[in-house]
Amino acid sequence: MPANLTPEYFKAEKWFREATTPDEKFLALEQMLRVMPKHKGTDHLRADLRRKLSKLKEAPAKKGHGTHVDIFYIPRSGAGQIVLLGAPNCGKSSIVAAMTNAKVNVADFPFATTAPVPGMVTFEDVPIQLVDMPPITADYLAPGQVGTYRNCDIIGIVIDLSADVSEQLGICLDFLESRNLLIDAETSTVDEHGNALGKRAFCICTKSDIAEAGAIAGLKEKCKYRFEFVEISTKSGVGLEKLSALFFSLLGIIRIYAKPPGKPVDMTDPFTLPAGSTVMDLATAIHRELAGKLKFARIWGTGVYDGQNAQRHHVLNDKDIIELHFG
Ligand SMILES: Nc1nc2c(ncn2[C@@H]2O[C@H](COP(=O)(O)OP(=O)(O)O)[C@@H](O)[C@H]2O)c(=O)[nH]1
Ligand SMILES: [Mg+2]
Repeated sequence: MPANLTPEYFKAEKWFREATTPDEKFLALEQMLRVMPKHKGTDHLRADLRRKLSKLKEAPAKKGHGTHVDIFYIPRSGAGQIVLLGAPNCGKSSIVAAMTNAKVNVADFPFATTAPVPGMVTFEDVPIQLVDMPPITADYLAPGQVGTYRNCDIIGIVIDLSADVSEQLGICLDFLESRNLLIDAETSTVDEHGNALGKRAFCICTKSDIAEAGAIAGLKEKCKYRFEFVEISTKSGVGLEKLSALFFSLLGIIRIYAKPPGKPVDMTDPFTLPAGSTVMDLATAIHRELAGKLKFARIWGTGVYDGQNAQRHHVLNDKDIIELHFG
């Protein structure tokens, strides 16, 4: 009986073939099983894929001599990690060079960037990590590159407004969609079991200084996702401030200043927590063991009067000042 495999299946199979890490292979196999038509003709194939899956599950983590260093693994730091994605020469390295102190390679030839380079953007008093990446094309992706996107908080799709915008958008979306890396703004980033579903993404439209009028409107029209679009130029600096504010708002975080009882508040180094966090979440972030002993908190900020007592479940706002009293 013919298997009658679907384009969706072949997409997942391509993802599997190109996967270079066990984690990525695992995700691709799961996707192949999920989208495979279920009938007699696919019984053998399904059994084969299940075998591969369980083999991967059992495979012990590689150890021993010459431990492999994954250059595509960028440990998170700061309040969140944003990783850039885009075609060769679209301006990724220029963004990281303009907004951070990281040493990146800006060049007018393609593939000048061969490994991720993290830098720190400061939005007001919040450090946000921004990662420069090698480019992707319709048929080239550095082995292991997908891992950086899998591990980040948000993907910044960089589109050069002075070049073919729909071709660039197509390549980026195809890459993200075929690896289940993309979710829309309404979807939660994890399912009810805590498994990552995909990443939020947005569009950084660059080289506005040399783009034709209407280039960004054309791009928006072609994009089926309701991304945030921000227009910038690293040459003139236009839009860069807006971009760092967008990083902060997309991360969905609030900053809280902790005030030790009887002492002045330190307004320079806020805790950052997911929006919707409570007094108890803050206590846990500050000191997991001590959190259970939280007696009460005093709060200065939005929607409260100064120094008001706040319960453990009180939901915090951006820039609140909190004094925690432990018993
Ligand atoms: N006019 C103009 N050129 C830019 C802009 N951003 C980058 N470039 C140029 O585009 C080329 C590629 O930039 P680069 O940041 O290395 O791109 P990447 O390959 O995506 O990292 C370089 O020659 C940059 O000087 C911009 O906003 N305006
Ligand atoms: Mg580059």
